[in-house]
Amino acid sequence: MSHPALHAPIQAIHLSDYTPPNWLVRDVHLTFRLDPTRTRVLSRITFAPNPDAASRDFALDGENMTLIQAAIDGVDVTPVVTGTGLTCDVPDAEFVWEAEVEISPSTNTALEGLYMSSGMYCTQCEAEGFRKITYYPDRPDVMAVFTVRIEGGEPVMLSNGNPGKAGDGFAEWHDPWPKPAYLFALVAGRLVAHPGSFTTMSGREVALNIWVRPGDEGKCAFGMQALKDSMRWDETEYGREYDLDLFNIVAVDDFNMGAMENKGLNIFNSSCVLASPETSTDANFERIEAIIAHEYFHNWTGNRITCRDWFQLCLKEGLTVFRDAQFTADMRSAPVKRIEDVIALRARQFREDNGPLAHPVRPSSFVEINNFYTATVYEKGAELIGMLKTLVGDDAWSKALTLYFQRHDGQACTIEDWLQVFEDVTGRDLAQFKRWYEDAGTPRLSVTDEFKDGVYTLNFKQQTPPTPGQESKPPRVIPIAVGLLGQNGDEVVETQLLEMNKAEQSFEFTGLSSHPIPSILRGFSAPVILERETNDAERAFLLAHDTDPFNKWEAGRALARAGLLAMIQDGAAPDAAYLAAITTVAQDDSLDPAFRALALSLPSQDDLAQALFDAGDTPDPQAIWDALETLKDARAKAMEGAAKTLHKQYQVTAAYDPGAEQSGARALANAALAIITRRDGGAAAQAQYDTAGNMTQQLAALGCLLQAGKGDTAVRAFYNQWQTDRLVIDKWFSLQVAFSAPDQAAKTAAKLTQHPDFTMKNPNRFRATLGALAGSPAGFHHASGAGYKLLADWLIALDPLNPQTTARMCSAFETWRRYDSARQSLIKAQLDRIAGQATLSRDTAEMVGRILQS
Ligand code: B3K
Ligand code: ZN
Repeated sequence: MSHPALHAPIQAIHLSDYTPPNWLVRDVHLTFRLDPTRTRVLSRITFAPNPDAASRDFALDGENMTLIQAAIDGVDVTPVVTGTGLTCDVPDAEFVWEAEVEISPSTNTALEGLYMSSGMYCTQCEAEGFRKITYYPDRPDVMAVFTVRIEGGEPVMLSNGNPGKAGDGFAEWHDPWPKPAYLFALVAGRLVAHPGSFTTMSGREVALNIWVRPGDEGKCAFGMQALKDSMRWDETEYGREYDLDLFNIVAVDDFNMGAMENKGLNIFNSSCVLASPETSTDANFERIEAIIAHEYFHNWTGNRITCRDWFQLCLKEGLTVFRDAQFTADMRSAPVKRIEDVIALRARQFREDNGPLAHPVRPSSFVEINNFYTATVYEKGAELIGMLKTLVGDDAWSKALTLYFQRHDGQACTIEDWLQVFEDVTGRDLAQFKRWYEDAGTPRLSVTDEFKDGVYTLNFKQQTPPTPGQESKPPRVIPIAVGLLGQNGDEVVETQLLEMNKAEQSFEFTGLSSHPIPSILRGFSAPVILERETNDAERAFLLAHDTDPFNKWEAGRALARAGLLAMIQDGAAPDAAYLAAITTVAQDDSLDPAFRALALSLPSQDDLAQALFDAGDTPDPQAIWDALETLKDARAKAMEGAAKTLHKQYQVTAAYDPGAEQSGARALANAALAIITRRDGGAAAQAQYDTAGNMTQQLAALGCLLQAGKGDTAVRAFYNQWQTDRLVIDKWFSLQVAFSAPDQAAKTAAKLTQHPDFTMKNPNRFRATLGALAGSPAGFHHASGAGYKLLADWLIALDPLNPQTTARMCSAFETWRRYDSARQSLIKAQLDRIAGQATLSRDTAEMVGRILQS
């Protein structure tokens, strides 16, 4: 078997090979003469020898550009230029480098470096995009002060920092804070601002703007408020004050990910900042608030303190995700946020950790760093921060954070630096904790219990399965939060933290009068898979009585899951215990409606597939789908009356507000509508569709109608109503695929790729269509193989244009080893076909190579 592309030299970079930069940068002056196909970038950079470096060899990174001219200390030089950079003889002491290069933003479809989106110039530099703008030491441990001049006469021309002179066709910017090149940004075009202002804790006025295309002004108010809330929160919770006179956010339509924390000039995917009640769902609002917070919080955790090298990515990402989760928990409901995060962690990170793409939170090697902006680095990275906080306690946590900001401000740091701060504050040895950063894989935590003479004992065992390149792993420290309930439902032991640090360990609780019911891993205190022989009665008991909201939810989820597995494995009927328990919870008005909506959500198809695989079975995607359908039908029958009552009871009549309270009510009402639809054939959904006053109601109703097979009219009406709003039309694309029957999903997606509004150049639209297919397991894995082929066709088509988005979507295939041999060979044929393309990006080659190697 030959894979030409895989045989091409794709060189891995290793953490162990890190050496400090030979040259440091004192300051950078950039001039941009903007032109769609011939932008000139002039650089004047002062380099100084790094006393910590062993060599004075001089090399700069640079790709996809033409060098027009270069000079050192004013004298022209002729560097040796390759496809990835240049080398040059340089003096033995500080010198000034000047260069002029030409680049073509309008043909830059990779959306990395300087590119154009809807006629607007914009940049994306993280991780290694700056090297597509000019020759530079493009590595995060080279930090410098940037001064930028933009020429080109665009109505608005922005860069990082504070504004300087501006005049006829030019604008100047100066960023006083030393930064790595990945935080550089430039935006220019016809933009309008939604302005705001913020007074910092020391009384400084900061001007705020959200810049959008004309026409989108009405969708900025929510984002502006979220920004102000984030700024205030970081002051009160972490003592972090903003450090420039200006903070700009720009919305762009074509963007490979969610948003980017460039210093003082955050650039956002328009889907992650623009919001209005008519066009955005409650979930969109919550996500926008979280992403605005996340990018803002990077100003300290990422920008003021950055990463020494890209292996340390979790240093900024894990911590910043943790901080944005805290913020959301404070702004909304903490338990609901925790449950949502664990659902997402299991869906994305556990899946990654159990397949061929598993890697440590701090990887030790990579080929293309863009392939490591993963759920493991971000979400598991945040879980590690949460565990650390739990282990050291809140007091030590805040002392350590204060020390971290004080000790490392202005530096490019490592995970060792981060952990050292905690060791210094607590005197605790964190060597074992560090394994969480170094070893991939989700630990399995199994537990048995016994009760004798008033002593209750929990016996734990931990084991982490092998992952690519890591066969065996020593035990880790696992914080296990446990509470005990009495037989009457009262809590007899409040939450205690057990610290497990051995492969096997027992913990005793004394003074108990009877065998308690344990509530283990409260709040999901560690990212592990808990294995415990238990039964329906105990799960129903915890669902009814647990005081820990996470474990209460978890008990309901476990009950549903066990019932579904029995249906799939043994042909059992829907579990009566689950149906009774969930009906009670749904109607319990003492519980938060948002919590009840989450309790009504069922385990995902992917989650069940992994559970079956773990149990030694070969998951059949169609059988999983059928079981879920059967259970949903049974549940609709069991709680038809309750659902009707809930749907009425939780209609919001007040003016729309995207906050936790109203959105929780709408979530419960819409969960009820989905249940009703299984009984009334879509009548209630049609009524809701016809009268919907906001997108949350409208989209939920449309989903129900599609589910009932009655969506045709509404699908047409929805398109006609929203055809000029790209973000809403993305929803229109994805919903039709997501609600297709398994044998129709690939057909629906294929048909939509032929729609005049489909374009693969826009990552949002591509993901809305093909990503929706990849996210519908029964459809994607349909035995015909049509889903695999369609996705592969489009990945092959997209790769030459946009490697990053292509590579990311290859992960749709990461679970292939779970399935039967027929599906495996269908998938392998598609992976081989992708790998066999004559030219394949390094990004996609690495992803496909790793998936195939499993
Ligand atoms: N730091 C950026 C992600 C950059 C991705 C580069 N492929 C967004 C964030 O995490 O805030
Ligand atoms: Zn981030």
